[in-house]
Amino acid sequence: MKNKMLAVPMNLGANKAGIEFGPEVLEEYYPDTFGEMTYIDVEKQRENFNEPNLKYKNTILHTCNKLAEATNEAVRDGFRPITIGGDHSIALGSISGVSLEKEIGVIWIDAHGDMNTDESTISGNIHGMPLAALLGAGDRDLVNCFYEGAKIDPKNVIILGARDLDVKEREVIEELGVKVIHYDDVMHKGLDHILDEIKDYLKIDNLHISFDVDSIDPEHAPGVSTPVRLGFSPEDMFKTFKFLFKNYSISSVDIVEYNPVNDKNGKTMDFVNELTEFVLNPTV
Ligand code: DIR
Ligand code: MN
Ligand code: MN
Ligand code: MN
Repeated sequence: MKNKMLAVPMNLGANKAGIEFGPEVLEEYYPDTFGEMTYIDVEKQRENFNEPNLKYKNTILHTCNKLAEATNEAVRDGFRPITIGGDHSIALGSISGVSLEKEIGVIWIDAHGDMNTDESTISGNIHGMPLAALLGAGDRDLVNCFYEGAKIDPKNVIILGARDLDVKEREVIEELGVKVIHYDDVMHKGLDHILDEIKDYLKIDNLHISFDVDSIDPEHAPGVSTPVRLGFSPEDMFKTFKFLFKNYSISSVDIVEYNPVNDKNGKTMDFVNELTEFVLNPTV
């Protein structure tokens, strides 16, 4: 399948500086991989604050709608949209654009659940909310991004690798009935067992991969905004991606939350490049 690469240099959902430079740094160091990205327009005004529990909501929604238009057009033209972030709030846009065209499941690979609502959130940061909004929970404007209502069905969703869930976020997860495979489970059962479990659970053809770089152990990928100790090794993640491309029709991919400001010796950048190379040209 032909790929369509989109870049979204936005950090407002994380409310931390650095993530917005991700796409341009990747493009500078790895032009062969990232030279063909189409940049999505991000409004710069940070004063667009809105409510303290929904920081920068209007600006984020503006960006997500633009991105949704782009992923939607890509799918209609027969491309696989690959979205390079930017913070994870942009998955609200990328997934909404794809889900209008086809029914998709989502594997959310992340140290976090991103299942907060405007009521459960502690930080008020919207990058902790996109998955809940896509499932129809939380602020109406987020839920109605691009088109009205929920975009995906909880039975077609897995959160993989979680190791930092907020207490009230856990309640939202439970209420919606979303399956979580905690990083603890991966350590105890082993990755092969976990991949079998995913195959048994996700009975859907088209799958979107939403990959947050902080799912990787900060030893290997320190260049993120919200590191959490432990996490996947790069080898495990390549194995996981291989498994997903082999067993599902991958409709679309997000690679988000790479923060060059926090990187050490470019190791996060090198990993993101390698993973993107695999996604662009998967060998299974
Ligand atoms: C925390 C951290 N659960 C929040 N979330 C994320 O702000 O809601 N960090 N996504 O990367
Ligand atoms: Mn995330
Ligand atoms: Mn995360
Ligand atoms: Mn955190």
